Amino acid sequence: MSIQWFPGHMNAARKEAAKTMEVIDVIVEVLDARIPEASCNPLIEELRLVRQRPSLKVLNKSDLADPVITQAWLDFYNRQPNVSAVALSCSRAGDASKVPQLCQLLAPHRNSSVKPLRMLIMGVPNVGKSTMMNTLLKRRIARVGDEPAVTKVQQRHKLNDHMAITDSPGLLWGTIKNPNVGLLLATINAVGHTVVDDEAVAEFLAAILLARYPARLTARYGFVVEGLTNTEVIDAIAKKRGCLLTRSGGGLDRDKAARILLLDYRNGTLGRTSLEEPGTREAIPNISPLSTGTIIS
Ligand SMILES: Nc1nc2c(ncn2[C@@H]2O[C@H](COP(=O)(O)OP(=O)(O)OP(=O)(O)O)[C@@H](O)[C@H]2O)c(=O)[nH]1
Ligand SMILES: [Mg+2]
Repeated sequence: MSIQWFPGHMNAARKEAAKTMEVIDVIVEVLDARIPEASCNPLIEELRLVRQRPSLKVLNKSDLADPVITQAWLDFYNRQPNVSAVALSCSRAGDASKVPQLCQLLAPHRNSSVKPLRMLIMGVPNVGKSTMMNTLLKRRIARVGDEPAVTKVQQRHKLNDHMAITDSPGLLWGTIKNPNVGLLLATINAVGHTVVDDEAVAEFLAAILLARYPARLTARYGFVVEGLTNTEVIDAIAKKRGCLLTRSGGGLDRDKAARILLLDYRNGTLGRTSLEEPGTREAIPNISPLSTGTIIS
């Protein structure tokens, strides 16, 4: 099973990015620090390598990620050629201001009004690209929001007389074949709601939380997790929160419970968590996305 979400504006954005790539110096690739590799778009990497542009990988929303695992990711990316990596929370001005300085180190020859440093912000949807640009410009120029595909077209702005920055629409790639990658992207709300089943995504997340952060579930919802399966976690949340269907004889409203878990996860209420580590993608609890079966291919 695979996710496919490539609306028309993304196709246009891909072409626009390929063109802009010719006239910029550094790619600022914004990743979600909780899932750096799953949020690393192979399409962006391909465009970047064709033009041989250096990349600053920003592990954003690091306030929501496990700091020890984030450090492991930084070490992993900083070993790659022509790449530098930093963990930030771009909604904080002090953090965002590090981006131009780090880009300058990747293109030291671009440092004057004649040869300004030109940066292109790219990444999958909802990782905080426009937030970063607004914070850098100290103005709310681009619309932001906790949903995918808020930005639809590129926006270029001067930071000062020797630096310019371009925000771009969130980009996915044709078909996301690895089901775990699709589910991880859906967990951070990077995929359009029309192709995602919240219950399937919440069950996937529950499996990871049971394996890695079980105490967080107990602390938040007040039930004992020992012996529970990921499916039963959703039932337990529904019972604790009184999520009942008005039809069907008042059975559990699993969809509502799933949305409660996802919302709590996305806004950090469950604490700082990382859902993948370098080299351990295959170790993500294998709950067989085929059996949860509801992401449309
Ligand atoms: N916790 C946390 N939230 C952040 C951070 N940066 C951005 N956000 C939130 O993430 C959500 C998405 O931010 P945007 O800036 O719209 O993301 P984007 O990458 O431009 O999204 P698209 O334009 O849809 O591709 C918003 O709700 C932001 O407030 C951060 O560092 N930490
Ligand atoms: Mg945006």
